[in-house]
Amino acid sequence: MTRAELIQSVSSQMPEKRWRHTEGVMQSAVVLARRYGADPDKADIAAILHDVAKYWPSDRQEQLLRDKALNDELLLYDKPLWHSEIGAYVAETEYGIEDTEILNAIRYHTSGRVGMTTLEKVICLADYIEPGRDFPGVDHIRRLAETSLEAGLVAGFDSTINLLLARRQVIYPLTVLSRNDLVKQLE
Ligand code: DGI
Ligand code: FE
Ligand code: FE
Ligand code: FE
Repeated sequence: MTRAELIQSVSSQMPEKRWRHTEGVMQSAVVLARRYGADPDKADIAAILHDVAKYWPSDRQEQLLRDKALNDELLLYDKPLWHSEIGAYVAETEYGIEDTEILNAIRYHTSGRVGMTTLEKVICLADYIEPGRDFPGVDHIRRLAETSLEAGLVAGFDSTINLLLARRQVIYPLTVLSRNDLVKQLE
């Protein structure tokens, strides 16, 4: 499948607004990859695919988490966390992506994980700062991202965790562990 065919197939699975977000992540991810020494081509592919499953029906996502030996611990947590694990599965099984670095960048783009690779950090941070994002504090995260992947990500995770606390929502433990690991990397 060519890159153009991949873009056509992925964009057809989401509303136009989400595809514009994905284009923004592609743009920011390549900039961050060049700045911090990740592979820009891998960043591009991971960005194209990162939200591929975001609009899949949750019962379909739930079924795949149960049946395909995926991380079914996610079923105990909020549905918006599922699409990253499903996205990695779809990238591998439907789009033939074999590169583990790309698959893990998709898999961990929402929660992060302890010991994130540079490519994983690039995709996760690009998801926060792409040009279309407009949430309180995004400009601060964009400024931090100019000099430190880790500082940008800590600010990103802090904003997510703050929002979840304000809404009295459940926090996926890995989100906190990722944030703590990044704080330690800054010390
Ligand atoms: O898919 P995007 O909207 O581009 O961004 P994302 O994949 O980073 O986040 C998807 C959603 O997941 C977003 O609304 C915030 C939410 N989220 C992230 N971490 C956690 C979380 N929700 C819960 N309940 N717990 C988390 O730890
Ligand atoms: Fe996402
Ligand atoms: Fe994110
Ligand atoms: Fe996204």
